[in-house]
Amino acid sequence: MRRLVPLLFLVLALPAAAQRSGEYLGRRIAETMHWKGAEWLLRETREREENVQLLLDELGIEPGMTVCDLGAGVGVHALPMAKMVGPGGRILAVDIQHEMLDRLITRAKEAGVENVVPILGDVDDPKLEPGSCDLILLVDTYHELSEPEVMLERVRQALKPDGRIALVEFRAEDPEVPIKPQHKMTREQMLFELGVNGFDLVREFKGLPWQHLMFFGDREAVDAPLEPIGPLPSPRQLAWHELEYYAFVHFNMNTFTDVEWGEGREDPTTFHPTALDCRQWARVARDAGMTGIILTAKHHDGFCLWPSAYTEHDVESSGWRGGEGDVLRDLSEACREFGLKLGVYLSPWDRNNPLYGDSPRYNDYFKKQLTEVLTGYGEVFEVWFDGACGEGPNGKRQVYDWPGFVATVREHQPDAVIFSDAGPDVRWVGNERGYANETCWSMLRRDEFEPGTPRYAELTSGHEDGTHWLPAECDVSIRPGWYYHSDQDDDVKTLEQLLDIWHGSVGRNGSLLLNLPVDRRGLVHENDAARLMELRRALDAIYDVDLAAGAEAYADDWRGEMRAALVVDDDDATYWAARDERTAATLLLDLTEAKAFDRVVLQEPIALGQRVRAFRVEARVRKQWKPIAEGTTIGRKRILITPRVEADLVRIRITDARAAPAIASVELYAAPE
Ligand code: FUL
Repeated sequence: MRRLVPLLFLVLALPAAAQRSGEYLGRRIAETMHWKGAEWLLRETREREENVQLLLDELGIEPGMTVCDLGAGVGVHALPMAKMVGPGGRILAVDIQHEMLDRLITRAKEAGVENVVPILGDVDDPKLEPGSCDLILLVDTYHELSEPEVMLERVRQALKPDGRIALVEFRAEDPEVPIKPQHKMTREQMLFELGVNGFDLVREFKGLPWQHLMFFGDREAVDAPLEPIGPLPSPRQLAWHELEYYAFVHFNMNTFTDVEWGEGREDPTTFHPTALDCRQWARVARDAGMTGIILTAKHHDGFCLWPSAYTEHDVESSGWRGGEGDVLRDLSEACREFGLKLGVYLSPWDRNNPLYGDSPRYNDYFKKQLTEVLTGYGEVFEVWFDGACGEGPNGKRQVYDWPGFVATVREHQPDAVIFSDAGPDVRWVGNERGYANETCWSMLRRDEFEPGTPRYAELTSGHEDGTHWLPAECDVSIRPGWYYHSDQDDDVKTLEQLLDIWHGSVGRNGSLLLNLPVDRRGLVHENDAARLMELRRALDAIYDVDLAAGAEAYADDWRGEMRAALVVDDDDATYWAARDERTAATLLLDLTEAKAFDRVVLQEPIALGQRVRAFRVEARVRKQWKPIAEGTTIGRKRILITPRVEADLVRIRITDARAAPAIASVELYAAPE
């Protein structure tokens, strides 16, 4: 008998013409069982297979209730339920085949049941009075609805305010249940479909032998705005997040002494670029798609690229351009011309200055220098503080006045972000390879850190329970050294390396600060410039056409107007969000036709905090769902490189989040083959 069951469904399906052949949210809609199969409904083995009595017991039926049996068939459930609701209650038995109802009516008469009301429904209308039902039961019926969305809307209207839907479906997860696959459903799919249609699971009974029994209630609309979950980014941090990719330029005394760390005893005239052109740097950076340039205005040797009033170790004393040169001025003008932001690296560690080690006096000197660079060159977007610290000529270790340094920056450049191992605005990513961890929180327990921290390894992931918004900046040089060394001209990172770095930084909720060691001429070397353009072309080729644009998007939860469609609109400021009680939710993108892609790009609306802790991405390839990516954090941007798939549906399952999940954007791309 068991083996016969699937066969029966096959033979006795209604003719295809009566069906809208199709799918709903990735599920094949099953054909309605033909009335000629009614005997099967009354099969002797049914009680054992489905435990109808147990199901009835679990429905919570009380005398006096109005219960609708939607897809009632010959009344296997309707008749006993009629007894359960008693003379004061009613059973509305809906079916779309009058032959089924005829049989039901006969059986009711035979059983002496009078409170069953047969209703001939339509595929898109159960013909129920609005607000009339305490319970609407669908046994093995929902998966056959050809118009599930319309029907669920009618069902919603037919329910009393606290009314429930009870869905009974054969468990697709269970290979032991001998029913044809299209007549089974997974719990996940049921939750998703009902969720998409605005119903919440309110109760579930897991004790039926073959079937799911799930109760759903109409979802109360939530219009409240999405509550932020702190810590949150400041406006200056939010503006910085948008910059994403910008240049570091290590160019200073070391360029001419061919070292990475100078000792501060260099003769200033050693600094003598022969063809310095900051406009060339800016042009290269702009053409590379970078948004700004951060210059080593002073490195550990203390030599200043601007004429400082407080030291002789500077461009003014170098004799370069007759002592009139000012690299910072040239660069600030070039940045303005090319639409780039200007940032400054000012090393607190200073191996030249005699005050170093005499802590208060050196701190004072450093603040005066900071003031010079922050007041003389227009807007500065980032101040880059290295944590290195040493002993001064007096043999004492310098104690930096970090609060004072920060206050100086805030005073003169309130919109600038301050970078160091410990921020306060942007943190080091903890390595100089340019990679964040796959798990990368924008938060950090900031007070546990200070510049030069020995706990730098933690910076690569941040802290989920961080007390401050302190996002990661990934710095790395395009060559082995930070400074130019002619013997590294052939060691420029390859395109593959740079792409990998891109995905490990920008693609992992970080920004990419890519260093260009400007050479002794004072130019970005040809090899470096050429590689940067290759990278640009490669990125443009990959991230050119968003294959998710225009997709139909569905979510099993949302709040107010924050609907799934907002993840595929072209506005990253809008977002989909779930209700507060949810920490998991599923998005489905229907691409309407199979498209080949191998990149998934996700973004959270970080102005309201970083939320997602875990997610999975699945793609439907030739009707088969395949897992293609999984991850932990998303943050501002997460790029996932997936196997190349040709899929018509893409599912993003957010499986865990710190608070109601929200997604600003989902994009799909295909790298050129
Ligand atoms: C480090 C410095 O010591 C290196 O010389 C380089 O400037 C790098 C970006 O930061 O801490």
